[in-house]
Amino acid sequence: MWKSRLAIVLQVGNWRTCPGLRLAPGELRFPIFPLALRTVDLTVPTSNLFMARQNQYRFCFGPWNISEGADPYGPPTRTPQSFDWKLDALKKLGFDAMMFHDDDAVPDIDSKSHAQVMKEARALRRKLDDAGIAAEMVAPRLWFSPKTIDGAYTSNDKKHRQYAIDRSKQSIDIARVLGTDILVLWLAREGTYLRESKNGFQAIERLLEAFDAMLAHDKRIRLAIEPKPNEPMDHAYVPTIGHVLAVASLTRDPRRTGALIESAHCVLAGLDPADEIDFAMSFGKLWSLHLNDQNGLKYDQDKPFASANLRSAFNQVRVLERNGYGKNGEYVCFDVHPFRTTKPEHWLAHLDNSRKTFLRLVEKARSFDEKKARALIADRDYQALDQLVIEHLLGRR
Ligand code: GLO
Ligand code: MG
Repeated sequence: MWKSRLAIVLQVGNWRTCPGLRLAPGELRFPIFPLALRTVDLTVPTSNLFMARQNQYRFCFGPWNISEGADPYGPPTRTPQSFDWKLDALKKLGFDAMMFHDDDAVPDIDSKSHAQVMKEARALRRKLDDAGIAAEMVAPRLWFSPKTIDGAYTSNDKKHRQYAIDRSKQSIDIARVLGTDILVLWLAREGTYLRESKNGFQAIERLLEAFDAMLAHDKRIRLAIEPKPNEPMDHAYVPTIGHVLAVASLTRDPRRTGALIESAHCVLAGLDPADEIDFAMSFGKLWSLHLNDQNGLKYDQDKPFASANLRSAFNQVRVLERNGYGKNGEYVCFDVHPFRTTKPEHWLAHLDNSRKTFLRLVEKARSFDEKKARALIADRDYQALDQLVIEHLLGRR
């Protein structure tokens, strides 16, 4: 694999894409840097070089995104593949990093000693280094164990809450070995099936106790909390980005407590994913991202990015571009699943397609006629603005 340090390239194009040339908010309205010097980190596989010059995005997915097609009403439709097969597939697709649940990194984790877990984590690190693939994050999978049936950090059973905290600390140790400082917390079972079974005030105290224990365990770890309003729970305690940031502000280190946004989860909360991205980024708190799609208020669909709502996807990419997502090393991750109907020979298409669509939408965001849009906004002609967006997405000049 070819690697190199920094290179200087000339960039002709949109001033928004020039890192280091970020202007004051008022100045951002004028495209005064059509030609600019731009530094690009070329420490990427050769196959990605063109992409690295063209934009700064780096991509990842998790082993669970190559799933077998089971749903609550039917068994798998594809035979599981090994981890090595998945890592190889990720590499061949030209992705840069992999996301890990703790038990993706170390299978059967609960049956192993801490020393054994660390040993296997180190072996995984060597494997990733050999493949030239980074670990984007580690997430404790706290929703499979018999000890988390009634919740993890917010369980009514003290022993089970302790289990969740201990397992999370171990995930932090794994993250350190794998070379990432991001611990993702999807709070899958922190909520209720039955409102009267738990106390919402106490639940926040318990969440804070758990987050504080994690932040104290490792001074460098950052918690990226992934909100979702429902499924598997009826109601979750941390359903939106606003809730994440509110809880983050009460932790022992709010600077190390931030967010991961998933497009589908925003839709499930009845919110606009682009607005949620803007909101998190205006606090400097968007540390990871799960792009996918969701057709309305149904079961969690994890469709390929833009599959249900192309315009919403365009707006997500537009705000990521506008706010410089990726500038601080953040990855674009696709938390997408193949359709149940997908044949094994088409098994990776949802990942490849999501990235392709994302990159097409980056081009669309960069070539959108911002000047014209500003003029229409100034004239309050939103009907024409609407059509400008539609024509642009349809490819008309
Ligand atoms: C489910 C979540 C899930 C998490 C993943 C990382 O709805 O999106 O896929 O993102 O487990 O913790
Ligand atoms: Mg997700």
